[in-house]
Amino acid sequence: MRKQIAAANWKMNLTLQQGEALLDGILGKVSSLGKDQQVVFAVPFPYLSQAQQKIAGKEQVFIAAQNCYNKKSGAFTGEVSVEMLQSLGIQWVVLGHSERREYFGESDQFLAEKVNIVLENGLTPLFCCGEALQIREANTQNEFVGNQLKASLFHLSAEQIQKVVIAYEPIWAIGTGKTASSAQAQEMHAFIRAELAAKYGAEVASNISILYGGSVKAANAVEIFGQPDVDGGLVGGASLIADEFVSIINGLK
Ligand code: G2H
Repeated sequence: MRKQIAAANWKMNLTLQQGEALLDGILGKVSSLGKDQQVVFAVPFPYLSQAQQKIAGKEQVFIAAQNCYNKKSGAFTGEVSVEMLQSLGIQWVVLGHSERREYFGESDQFLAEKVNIVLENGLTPLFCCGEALQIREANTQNEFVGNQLKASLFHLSAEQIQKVVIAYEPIWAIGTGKTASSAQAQEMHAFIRAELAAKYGAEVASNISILYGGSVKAANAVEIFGQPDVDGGLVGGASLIADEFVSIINGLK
């Protein structure tokens, strides 16, 4: 059974004290997760260690970095390696968020290298894909997202790809308040799963969690997560409000 996942992406928000209070507020209210449910908090680099300590002993709850570099170590001032994350006990890394692709010029090839180094070190990559508005308007979103997957993930073996979690985040729905309809989300998720099945077979494809991201909130989570190929969400703005994110977690299948 693939996992149903509520992943918070704090992006570049909150002070350490605000972040700790938010984590306390959420963790105090999340009672018991189902055996196939997981909760992930992607927090800014400086808070990883404190966040990791807060979730100690909590099963099925993980802390993620929001990024990492594609090299093992060396003279790369300002960058963070997977080994550094691992040394803090971090088990997940968000890769290829559209904000990284757009503002920091991260290419499909660069992301393929990051996926490799994250998997080599035994961490889980939460790989983001998704199209911009003009691509959706031209109705070429399937080709675009399919190419993102092929370029950054499809060199992986069947064993490796099952360790990747994919997040589909249409750029036109990120932080805009516009959400893809549940039908639009399902359509793209089914397409992604079909692409995975064509490359790796239906069984492998059925084991891979595909999250939806883009203005997910408590009010729309249940409907979106209820779609057959949607396995939870990657949540930005609404993950910064404890009650909202707790409701989103409670909306997981
Ligand atoms: C998409 C999402 C989280 P938001 O970026 O990754 O953010 O929920 O604010 O649209």
